[in-house]
Amino acid sequence: MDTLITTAEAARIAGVGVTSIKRWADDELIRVIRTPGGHRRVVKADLVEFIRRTSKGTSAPGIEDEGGTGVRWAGIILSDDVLSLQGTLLQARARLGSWHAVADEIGQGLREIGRRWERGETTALEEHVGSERLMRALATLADGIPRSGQERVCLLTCVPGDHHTLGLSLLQLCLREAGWAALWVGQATPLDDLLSLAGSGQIHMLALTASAASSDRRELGAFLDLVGPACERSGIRLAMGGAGAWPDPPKFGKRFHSLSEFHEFISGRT
Ligand code: B12
Repeated sequence: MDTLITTAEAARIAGVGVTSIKRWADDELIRVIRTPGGHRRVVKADLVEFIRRTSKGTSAPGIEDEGGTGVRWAGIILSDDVLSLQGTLLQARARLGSWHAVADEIGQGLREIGRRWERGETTALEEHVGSERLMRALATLADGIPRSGQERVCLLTCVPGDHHTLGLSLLQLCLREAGWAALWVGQATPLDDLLSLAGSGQIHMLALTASAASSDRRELGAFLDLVGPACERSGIRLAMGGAGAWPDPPKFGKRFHSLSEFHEFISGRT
């Protein structure tokens, strides 16, 4: 006999909102059965098959996706607790062979969460909880990578006003794997402090992230005009990433679109 589950349970398994489940049912993509009281019950096998099919990249109505990978990671980020998330991340590391490859897959999951939020399929609360869990899992894994004490140091910070730190959490793991130490200065660090730390001789690279919320190209350009020359004077490499409106081409430093690209750069392959 078919196992039946509630729409809430189906939403949790698929990592989407209940509205999506109802829409998939209305579009006859998954079978639902009505209880005598009129409530929907989803046929679990249909749901699992539907997720499996769409995760392979088969396009399905209402699912925007970067090849299925984003959908899978979005589900994991939104539903797993910190510990199982760590386990899933380690499995992905074993499958892909490097943290930078895992990080780029997770990036797809985060962008998928952004799309769901825009469509009203994920609540702000779910997004906050998922981001927080992911940040904690990534930090624990990065802290677990043994240190030599001789590492070069990369300073990590968001551009002013931007609180999207997850790109830096992903970056930190990639840096640690490549034998670098990461020094977080958090958000809203006064520029003078940032510049004096950069000029202290203890830092070898400054990594800046700007999310899509940093959409003012002139503002980002003005910030780079302050930070870039200071980095040049101190012989510090400057790396920028994230979907923000960075000047293109930037007057200072190098802009990265993925952590794999960054990995090539710090390994001296580009
Ligand atoms: C998670 C998230 C949050 C979390 C952030 C948690 C955290 N600690 O980071 C919370 C819930 C706090 C949040 C808050 C807000 N958010 Co938000 N958020 C997101 C979401 C879903 C994911 C962001 C993310 O981490 N993306 C993944 C990053 C890592 O991918 P990426 O930027 O493409 O970067 C890739 C590479 O460039 C590389 N990389 C990134 N940085 C760097 C740096 C270096 C040096 C290198 C080498 C590489 C690198 O890593 C990635 C690998 O694939 C996005 C959706 C999206 N499309 O990104 C919305 C999104 C960015 N948020 C948005 C908004 C509007 C907000 C809020 C204003 C909401 C509100 N009303 O309060 C606030 C803003 C707070 C602020 N002042 O910044 C909008 C921005 C739209 C816009 N154009 O303005 C987005 C796009 C959602 C949407 N679709 O509308 N958000």
